[in-house]
Amino acid sequence: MSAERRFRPEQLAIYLVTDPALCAIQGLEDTVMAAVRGGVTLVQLRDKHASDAELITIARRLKTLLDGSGVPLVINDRVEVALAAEVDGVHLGQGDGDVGEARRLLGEQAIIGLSVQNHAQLDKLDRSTLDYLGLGPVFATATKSDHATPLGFSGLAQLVSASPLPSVAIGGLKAEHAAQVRASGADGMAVVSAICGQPDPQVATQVLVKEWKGAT
Ligand code: TZP
Ligand code: MG
Repeated sequence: MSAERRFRPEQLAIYLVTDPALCAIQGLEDTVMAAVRGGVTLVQLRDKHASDAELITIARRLKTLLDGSGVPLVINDRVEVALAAEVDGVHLGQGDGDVGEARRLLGEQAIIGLSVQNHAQLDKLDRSTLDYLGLGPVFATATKSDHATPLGFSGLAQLVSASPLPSVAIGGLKAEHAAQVRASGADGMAVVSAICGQPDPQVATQVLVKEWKGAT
């Protein structure tokens, strides 16, 4: 197996983070596949409450569905689940364990991202083990109850400028924010509720993609 990293920053452009409640409105699998048809570039399976066994089952099904689409699937928080389900990588928070250990377990080809909320966290990360950073929240959001102080676009731009890695912005982002996210220098926007729970997740994704591409 090649030791080269497979990750490309373009894969961050329109990044779907799933939420078990919001995505259940249209069905998790149907929502993800609609988003893929709409042009989503990466999917993160995020479910804080499912057991590891449940999440492995969900992840394997999603991975099979995504096969051939070219859209990678990463798991939030749980390296062991990512390993068992043979998905493309993992997204870790600041309290989710050692990034180096995740790289050792998942291998050089895995996509590994880390959430960063401030400059102190940026200063101490090990860029050599990571592929990208999730920066946020840009705005307060009901989707994540325990989020840090919102950055706003100026705080986001400052973090992006100081980031040693490709980055994706998150937190309260809608299609109308694409131009400002792009202007911050981030490589993409990550969304939950702008896709999950929308009446038509495919159309919602298409609108995000169009706004993102139009903001170049
Ligand atoms: N991390 C920071 S904000 C957030 C996560 C997972 C939730 C973003 O959800 P939404 O609905 O796109 O605001
Ligand atoms: Mg986490």
